[in-house]
Amino acid sequence: MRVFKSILVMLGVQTIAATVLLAASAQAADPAGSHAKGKLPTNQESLRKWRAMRFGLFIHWGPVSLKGTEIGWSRGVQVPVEEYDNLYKRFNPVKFDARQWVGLAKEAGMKYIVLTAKHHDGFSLWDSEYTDYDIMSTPFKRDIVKELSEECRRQGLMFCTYYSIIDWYHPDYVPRGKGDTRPPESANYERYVKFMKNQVRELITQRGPLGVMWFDGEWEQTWTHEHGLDLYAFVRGLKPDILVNNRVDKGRRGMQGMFKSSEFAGDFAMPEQQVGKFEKKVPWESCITICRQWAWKPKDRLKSLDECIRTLVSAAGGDGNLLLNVGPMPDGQIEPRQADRLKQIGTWMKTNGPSIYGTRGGPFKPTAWCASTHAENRIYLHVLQWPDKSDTVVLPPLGKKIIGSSLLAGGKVAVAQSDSRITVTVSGQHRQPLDTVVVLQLDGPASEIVPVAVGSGTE
Ligand code: H79
Repeated sequence: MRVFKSILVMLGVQTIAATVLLAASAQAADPAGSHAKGKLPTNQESLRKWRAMRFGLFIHWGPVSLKGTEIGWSRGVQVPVEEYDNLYKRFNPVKFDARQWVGLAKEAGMKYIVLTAKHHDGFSLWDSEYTDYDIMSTPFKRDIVKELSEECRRQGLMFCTYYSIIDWYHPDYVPRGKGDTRPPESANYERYVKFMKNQVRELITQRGPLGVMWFDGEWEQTWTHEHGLDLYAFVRGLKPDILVNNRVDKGRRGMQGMFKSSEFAGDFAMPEQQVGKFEKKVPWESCITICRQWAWKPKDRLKSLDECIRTLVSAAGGDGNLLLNVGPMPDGQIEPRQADRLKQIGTWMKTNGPSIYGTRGGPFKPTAWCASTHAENRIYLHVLQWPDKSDTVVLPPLGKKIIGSSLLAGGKVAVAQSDSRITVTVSGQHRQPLDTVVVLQLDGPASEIVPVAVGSGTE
């Protein structure tokens, strides 16, 4: 909610304070001075903690849920601009309960939450000093970002915000969105960038602590590599231990999301709607919807539990995180069938969590029938599908000795190792329906093993 005070704040005290802080912390984080180029090294401790979490909840929400259309591309397409931009007047999610949402994420075994504080449609889910197009102008008038942030702290989850660089509502943002008739000449893009940085500062300094600042919409031509470097440095200057995804800059490669080269800013890569390929050097997080749409859509196709578990296991096996998305309904509830699915994942995680949290991907690279993770002297082999006519799967040899084996969910397993192969045998009655997790105990650290591709598992 814009107030007169905000003008003073914009021009004065906060800007100076932030500049001083930026200079000081940038120096502290990077004595080598690469801040001059805008690129600070990733905070390794934050990266390690974030990686160990492995599983987070993405939440796409806003007034557009009233229409049931997509938050990222329905304005000016399925919903006329005039109507879309006035939906907020009817947005009154009276059943919103931060305690329930965070509790559900926790029950699902998720360790962090990323909320769309502002998506491409420009609506702010918090009480922003820099715009009236925010939650305080709705009948609801409650700061959703603040409530979720505080609740995450209470329940011990890491809170993060999604922030779109694209903003089709802001008068200074160009290119204009589809169906928007305002002349582009009336826009002042650099003034928009100032607005954006003010909002980003507001989120980091007043709605935190934020674990990740998650940007999106960096692909439009108006956003440059220089903007990206500057925004990255700005964010790290405000909070040296924060992580920032690579959509802050221009360095991601398509929807597969990895870095084009190391000159681009960002602490992790991010495949969208697909599981990343096996990659241990570059940290990554796949963001994937539990249904089809990011924002809520009535009767949207819901992924099966099998699909959800496979996705999570393949991500962890490829050495990446999974950010699984739900789109809450306009009344503030997470759709019961989506909530049920999350709880089912949580039940699976209660038994199988040790094979996900705090692990790294490999050494057996993920394939359709298996994936693997490791921690210390253990490999967790996930058998997602057994051969048709055999109780035995065949894997390539490892440069370590297997000194013990067990099933994470209990039951009998037999493991044999020779110079040329490893065989793992579990009879039908001891297998799990979705994923049989075999623990292989080694005579040394699994991280020393060079990752290997597996075959069909039958020879
Ligand atoms: O928030 C969710 C979506 O609403 C948002 N990103 C996720 C996390 C999103 N907005 N638009 N899109 C996804 C699709 C955009 C696709 C493209 Fe492109 C942008 C096609 C061409 C430009 C990115 C750059 C992919 C290929 C090149």
